[in-house]
Amino acid sequence: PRNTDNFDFSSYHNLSEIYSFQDMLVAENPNLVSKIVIGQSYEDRPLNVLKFSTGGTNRPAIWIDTGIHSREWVTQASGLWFAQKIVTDFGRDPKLTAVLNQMDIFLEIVTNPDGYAFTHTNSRMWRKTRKPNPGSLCVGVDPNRNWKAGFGGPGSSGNPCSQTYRGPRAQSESEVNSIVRFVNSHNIKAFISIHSYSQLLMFPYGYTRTPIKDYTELDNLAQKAVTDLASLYGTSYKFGSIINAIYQAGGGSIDWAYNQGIKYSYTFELRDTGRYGFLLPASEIIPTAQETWLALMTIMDHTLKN
Ligand code: ING
Ligand code: ZN
Repeated sequence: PRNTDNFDFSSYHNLSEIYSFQDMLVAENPNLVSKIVIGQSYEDRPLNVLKFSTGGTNRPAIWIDTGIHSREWVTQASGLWFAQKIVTDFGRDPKLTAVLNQMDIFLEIVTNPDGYAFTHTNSRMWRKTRKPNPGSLCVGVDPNRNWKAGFGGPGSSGNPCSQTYRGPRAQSESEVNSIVRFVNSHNIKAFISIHSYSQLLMFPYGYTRTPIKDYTELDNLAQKAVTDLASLYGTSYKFGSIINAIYQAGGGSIDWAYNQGIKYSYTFELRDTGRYGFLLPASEIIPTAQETWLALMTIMDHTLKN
């Protein structure tokens, strides 16, 4: 496609198609969208973040990432749909417009580009980064066990061949460290990391059973968000802390974000509950993105008002 109106959101796209979509969106909406390259991946691909902003300097902001695990294709596909949705709804949807009149939105659609390329060319079920591990034939680090929050603890592995290999040290992965640097130099009020699958909306912690101090507020907001999500197609989500809702996980991104003082730190597991799993049919991309958007709007609206 030569413009974003002709982009097919109902199919999965490779990395170069996604990169050109991002550039088209920026070119078509120069007053709202810009692209920030926050770093390079291990294999030297750009780590692109779309910035949606109506002005100001260092405004309070919402962070959203999709695709930190490369095989979770419905997340990158939903990220593309969210980007287009923001552009079409700004000035039309009062809630989104209110958010963008005071806050910026940062969206990293392909958070693990090397892994994503590899899922297209070699191995559809690749999850991790693509950095070699010295002394091992196994490649890659789990970029959601590589953050400095419960790093090295239970719910991660020290074995480079594991799908949850934490890496040699916290933030060893450029894909993670680039976000750490970016977030630490911006005014992020909500940090939302999107995975698939299991239909869950979760908040910290994953590394410890100790409840966060904002447990009640985040639990109530999660309940509201999943109710709004279900209002569209009846898709049922469970919610709760990571450790209660799914399993113990040390070194996850939203635990790090929360401990940095970003109160509204959430992680989604999108459709489905296992029938297709990571291989979600493309016909479910748009409905998944649409219903998820309702939950995102609920979280963004609450962040704006608090
Ligand atoms: N699930 C997440 C994982 O990294 C998760 C669950 C989210 C753990 C946030 C810790 C923090 O294991 C998938 N599907 O990757
Ligand atoms: Zn994941």
